[in-house]
Amino acid sequence: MKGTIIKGIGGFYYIDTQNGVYECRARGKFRKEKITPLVGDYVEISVIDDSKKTGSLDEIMPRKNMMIRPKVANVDQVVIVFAAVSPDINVDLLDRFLVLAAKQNIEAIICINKIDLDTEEKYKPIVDVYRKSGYRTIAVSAFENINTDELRSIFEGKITAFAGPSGVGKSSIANILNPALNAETGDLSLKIERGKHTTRHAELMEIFENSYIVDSPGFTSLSIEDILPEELENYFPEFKEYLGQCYYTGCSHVKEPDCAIKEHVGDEIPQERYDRYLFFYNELKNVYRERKR
Ligand SMILES: Nc1nc2c(ncn2[C@@H]2O[C@H](COP(=O)(O)OP(=O)(O)O)[C@@H](O)[C@H]2O)c(=O)[nH]1
Ligand SMILES: [Mg+2]
Ligand SMILES: [Zn+2]
Repeated sequence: MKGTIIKGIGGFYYIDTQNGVYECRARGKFRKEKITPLVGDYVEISVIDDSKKTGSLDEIMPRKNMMIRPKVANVDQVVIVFAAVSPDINVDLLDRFLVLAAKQNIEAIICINKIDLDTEEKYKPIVDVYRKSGYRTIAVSAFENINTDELRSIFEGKITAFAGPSGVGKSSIANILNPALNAETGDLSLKIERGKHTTRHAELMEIFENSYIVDSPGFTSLSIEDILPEELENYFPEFKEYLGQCYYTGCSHVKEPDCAIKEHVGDEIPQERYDRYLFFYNELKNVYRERKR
């Protein structure tokens, strides 16, 4: 029987199949081959006891991709959630998420929540920048159900990872997609207090037929250090059209003359995004120099 690993705890894997969820142990061969089954893996199991819903995990199908944080296989996309206000959008952090998703070859969709609180509509020019850069960007309010139907439609038939800092409304959105999830929402300090006593495992949650989300603990910083400076240009989708058109091969798009990227800054390439490229590029250059010393 075929299924998807939705949870793994203490050597047991929970596998969602067309006949329900089975609790399985993995065959010894996986350990010998040093393969760890991951949440999101598409697998084959054999049933041991159908009334107790137990089985054995026999095969893991080849993975499409693997996300590091949360640790999941085969995600179709990542939805990066920020709040329009409370807390304000941190575009530096957003761009780090976007670069990392691109490096892992995972499609990223941006969701700006809490637009009901943004009476001055500060989020609008930000949405324009990211749409221009080629990202699907959806501005929503989980509280007032604004644009939540459009948001819902992107989850259909997919495995979606949720990313973004704490307090932006990820759990609130999950509850809108499926109220039965009953995800814990609310005051940050209370959650941290409670979080001390619970271990967080990555877990796929079915929000509707064939559609899963994996929530991740929120985080406030992200490391892009494993990216080489000369690799960075590939992770800005709005650069793609112009790469290879600069006068110098290996152009870093920083100071070189006749740079096709710089020529398009301010029109096709938003100034803010180019500035972020420069900032990240210098950061990565410094990391690289430090390592060589
Ligand atoms: N005004 C407003 N508040 C929201 C909205 N979505 C979530 N919140 C509030 O923001 C806080 C954090 O939400 P939560 O879902 O726990 O965020 P998470 O940490 O990203 O999972 C809670 O107090 C929510 O009630 C929204 O659309 N509008
Ligand atoms: Mg949450
Ligand atoms: Zn260039």
